[in-house]
Amino acid sequence: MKKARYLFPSDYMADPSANVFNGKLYIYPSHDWDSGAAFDDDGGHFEMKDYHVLSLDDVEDGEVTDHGVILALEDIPWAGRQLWDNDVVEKDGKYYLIFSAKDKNDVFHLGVAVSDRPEGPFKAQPDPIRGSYSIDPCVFKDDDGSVYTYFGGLWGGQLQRYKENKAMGKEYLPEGDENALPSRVAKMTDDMLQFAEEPRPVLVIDENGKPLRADDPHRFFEASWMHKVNGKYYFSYSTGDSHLLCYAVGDNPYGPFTYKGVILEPVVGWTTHHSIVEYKGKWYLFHHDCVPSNGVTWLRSVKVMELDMDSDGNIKTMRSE
Ligand code: FUB
Repeated sequence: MKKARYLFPSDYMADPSANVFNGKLYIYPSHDWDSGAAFDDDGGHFEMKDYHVLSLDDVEDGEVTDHGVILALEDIPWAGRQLWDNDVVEKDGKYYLIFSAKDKNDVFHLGVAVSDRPEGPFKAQPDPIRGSYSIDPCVFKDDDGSVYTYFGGLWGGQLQRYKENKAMGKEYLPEGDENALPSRVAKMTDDMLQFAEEPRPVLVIDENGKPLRADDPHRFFEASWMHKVNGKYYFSYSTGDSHLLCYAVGDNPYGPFTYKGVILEPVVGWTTHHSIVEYKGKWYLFHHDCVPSNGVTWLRSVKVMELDMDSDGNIKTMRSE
């Protein structure tokens, strides 16, 4: 697969979380639309109000099915607005959709919705996950069955409002040679409805063991993703205002993760966001860009291309063409 493929040209979708369930590929995206909200640095223009799921059997040219609305804002008792990125995991035959939304006070939290089938519909829990904050959950099931949720996002994602998992009542964004603000990870309870532990920082370190600095264009911003290759844990993320997708590798789900390189050069549009999954023996990078909307940042389209990875597991920098 040489060129990237737009997966669903008839609607705008973004932040694709790809998962394989029962031999089929399911993509859980954010559902973009033109709400009329003005562009701002806090993402006020991303006013999404429902989630769909897409499925396909063949990445290269198979038909893509849109299963319609699987969860809507009005069916989430605690949510006020802005259904941002989500991800789904299967545990003991049930499917758990973990999503980010603002509550009625405009504070982001993570919620859980449950279904018996990967294509939904999903039923939301009455309250957000206790102790959850910020955005962009990635739910990763390890080989021993333990499930971890990675999350966090700067600026409009509100991560800079929290220190040691407590709201500070103000914002603090590290600058210059201070350590960059890390993503967070927490193991989930067996019933998948709560964090089983206090979230921990996901440290990305350089080859000398030092955390990446706040002014490093490769530091974490949002869009956490976790995948595993040959026993190694690959933490990948977006760098936000430097518009890259980067990755770092560790020996366990908590890290630290040693920075390795850039996966994807900037795409058309402000945000870049992805997932990485193995399907039928090949690794794929699901991502989005704003080419079909002629660069409108809040109208994004889901794409896929084969991941360029060598036999030692090093990912080469790609362009989405
Ligand atoms: O889709 C809304 C937000 O844009 C996501 O949560 C971020 O990762 C960025 O893609």
